Amino acid sequence: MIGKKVVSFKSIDSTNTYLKENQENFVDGTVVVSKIQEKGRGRGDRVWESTNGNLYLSFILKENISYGRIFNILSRVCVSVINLLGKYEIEAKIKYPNDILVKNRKISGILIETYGNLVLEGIIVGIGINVNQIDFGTLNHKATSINNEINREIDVEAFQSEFVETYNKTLIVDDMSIFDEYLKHSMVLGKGIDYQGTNYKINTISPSGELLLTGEVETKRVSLNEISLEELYDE
Ligand code: BT5
Repeated sequence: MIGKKVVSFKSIDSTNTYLKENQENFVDGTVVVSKIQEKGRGRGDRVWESTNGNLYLSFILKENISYGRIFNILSRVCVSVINLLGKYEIEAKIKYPNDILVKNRKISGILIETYGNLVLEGIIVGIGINVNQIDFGTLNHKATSINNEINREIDVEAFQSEFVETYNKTLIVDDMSIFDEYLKHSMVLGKGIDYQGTNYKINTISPSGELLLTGEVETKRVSLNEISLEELYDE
């Protein structure tokens, strides 16, 4: 369960960075939120634009964790975001592995990071959901928010609680059902991809998060870490 302890900031560099740097002070399931992030991060060295009015939330997992469970945790978060948006009558899709899109515009992104030297000690899960932002500047063509979709301002604090509640509800659902939900809402199946210079079709995603690719001469299994997503999608 997450959110028994919640730490809230008005402003911080990044809720993920904060949890990572202070992990020893926080128990399993602690949630950190901030109204804005000065250095919101995406994957790699990408930036997550983090102005006031949206949800920036991270939580830490320290118990019952393993590298093998990361895709399942990611799936639970994606399914939670999809279900929560559904409550606002927004139909969203999952763009493998971690983007939530509405009509091809990104409404939410998820960043999972791990720490530990020889063994995995903890997992930090960061979620950004665009709630009230109307103007995304240079990202206007590829970003959207709840407010943009339904023309209504949302109380971010109430939305934050709804997210935590929705995520906690997924914890009583078994892994396979979560995975089925992830696949059901996934938008990449059947899409073409250029992997290491060869064209493949994305056949399916395995329960551990690998892509199963079918080419003209061979099939391939590619793990989350092996594939450059730039190869997959043009950004
Ligand atoms: C992600 O990265 O989508 C993960 C975003 C995770 C953000 C959360 S907020 C709480 C926690 N604290 C953090 O510092 N991070 C996490 P990626 O797949 O690499 O996508 C990044 C790309 O999305 C950028 O290069 C932009 O193209 C686009 N982008 C940036 N800000 C956006 C926004 N607010 N809405 C939609 N798209 C955005």
